Amino acid sequence: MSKIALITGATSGIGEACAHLFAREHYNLILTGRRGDRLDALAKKLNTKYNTEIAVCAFDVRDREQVISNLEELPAKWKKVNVLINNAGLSQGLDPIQNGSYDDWDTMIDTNVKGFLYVSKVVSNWMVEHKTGHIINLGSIAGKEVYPNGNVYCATKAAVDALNQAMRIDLVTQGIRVTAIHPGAVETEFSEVRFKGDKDRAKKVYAGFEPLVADDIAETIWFVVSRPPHVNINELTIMPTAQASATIISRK
Ligand code: NDP
Ligand code: 8X3
Repeated sequence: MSKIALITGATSGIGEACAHLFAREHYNLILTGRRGDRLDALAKKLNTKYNTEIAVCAFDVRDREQVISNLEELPAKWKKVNVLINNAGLSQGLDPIQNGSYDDWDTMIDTNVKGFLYVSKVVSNWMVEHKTGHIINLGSIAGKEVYPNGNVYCATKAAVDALNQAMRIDLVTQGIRVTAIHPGAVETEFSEVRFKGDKDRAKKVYAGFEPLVADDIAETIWFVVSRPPHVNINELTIMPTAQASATIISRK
């Protein structure tokens, strides 16, 4: 029987790249995100290409009731999740703390921390029941280093870093592996979302150097997941070669 991966935020970027890679590796997939049309199109494409079975679950991770009901209503066979890729997340704005937007702060905290926790609780319970599983948490270099105006986004990713450690401690007796991936600059829709659709500003983030692409992260996640069952990679930081820290990037 095929293994199952549940990927949050599969409608674009890193989550979508993971969906392609895990389908290629014969996993059945539970794909989540808010944009149901994108999830349906992706599911169709992957099913045609790889004959993968796919369950589409469109919900907003910020809505606790939606998270719980959408996941708990899945048929029992889908609850034997082998890999959870806790990837849904975003940044909103890049302002000094005194000018920050309350709404942006709420969105980041509700998505990156609270939504992350809602999904983690439901799925880790399933994993405990089956005494197996691997949770991959998408942190960021932003959770390791605070950079100017990154304040609240950095704080949410520091929370992911802490929760990644906490999950490993709490789940160690259950045979569940827990890994954080902390990327530097990856060119996805991330900056367009941060700058609320300002494509020119988003493009400048990746100008003059070769950023990572979503497939680089998906391949790294696959490496981590495909280690033998007794091996857990606790965390992994991955940057473009041209990036030395959150703020030091060598641009041509
Ligand atoms: P994208 O913007 O391309 O993808 C983000 C995904 O998160 C989308 O699928 C989006 O789906 C989903 N998402 C956002 N908000 C919600 C929500 N409220 N409910 C459900 N799903 C949501 O960005 P990336 O692929 O780059 O980001 C993926 C993860 O990687 C994030 O956690 C990000 O913080 C992290 N990261 C990104 C880096 C980068 O440089 N790009 C570097 C380090 C970490 P939808 O909008 O359809 O709901
Ligand atoms: C995304 C990377 O450096 O833009 O988490 O915050 S950064």
